[in-house]
Amino acid sequence: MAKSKFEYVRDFEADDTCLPNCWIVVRLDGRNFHRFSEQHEFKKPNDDRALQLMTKCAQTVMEELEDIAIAYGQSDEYSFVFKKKSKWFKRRASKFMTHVVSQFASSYVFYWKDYFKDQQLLYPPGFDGRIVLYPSNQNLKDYLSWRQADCHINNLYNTVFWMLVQRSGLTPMQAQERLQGTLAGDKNEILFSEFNINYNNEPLMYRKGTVLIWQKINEVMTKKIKLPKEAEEKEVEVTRTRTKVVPLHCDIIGDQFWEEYPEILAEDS
Ligand code: DGT
Ligand code: MG
Ligand code: MG
Ligand code: MG
Ligand code: MG
Repeated sequence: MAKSKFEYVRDFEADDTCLPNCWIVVRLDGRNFHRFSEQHEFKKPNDDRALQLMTKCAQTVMEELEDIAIAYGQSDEYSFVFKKKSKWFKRRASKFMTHVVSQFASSYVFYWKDYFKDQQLLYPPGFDGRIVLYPSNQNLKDYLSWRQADCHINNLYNTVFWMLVQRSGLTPMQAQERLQGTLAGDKNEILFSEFNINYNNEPLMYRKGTVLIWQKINEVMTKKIKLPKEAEEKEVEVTRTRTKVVPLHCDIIGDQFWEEYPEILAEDS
């Protein structure tokens, strides 16, 4: 069929193929969640409903889209790691990024009521996205370590900050001044001596964020089958192996996690 005279406009499309053999990371982040969390009365510093909704959306993204090996989330952000060998959409960056972000955003609205119950969604939330390629396993592990270290630093700060405000009655400005220049050890000490809180006993989800990985699950179910030599149907138990997305709240900075789940970084990934 002859091409129309308009077809040349296709040539204006830029090529955005991701370099082969690299991990493709898509990170999304809530748009102006400072305001969104205030308007929807998120609990400070951590709101379980909000964090669990984020994780539900990320699980949906992993299940609906192809080739995601691992995801990591904290606060209003989630990172999705596509396998090095993925050929999904010919590795076009715009496809990866837009599919991740739109699937996540629609899931956030779709599942909102399951987590926030009577708390109405007041306006449509948005998320931004970016894409980064990491050529080595070490680079990828360092990327994820960076996000988890960020989670730790922010959560420690926020935990002390809101204790000073909510329990000691400091104004946000006074709390900020009090914490200016303090190191991690100082913040731990304030928590312990002034509020009797051992930071290490705070919930793992707050301190470590959430890691999503694929795990094999054995499902036992009963099935009715008809054996050729028998007249009646018989119920038998069958075990089916399924892979499921499971959330973990563990350290991913050290080697232990990667030794425990070597398949995540396996060469054929
Ligand atoms: P952005 O990302 O540049 O559009 O602006 P924001 O406001 O989303 O800034 P960002 O992403 O650096 O910080 C995340 C905001 O979300 C921060 O103001 C705290 C809020 N947030 C996230 N998770 C929670 C939570 O569990 N509880 C509360 N109270 N706030 C949260
Ligand atoms: Mg920001
Ligand atoms: Mg944000
Ligand atoms: Mg953020
Ligand atoms: Mg189409």
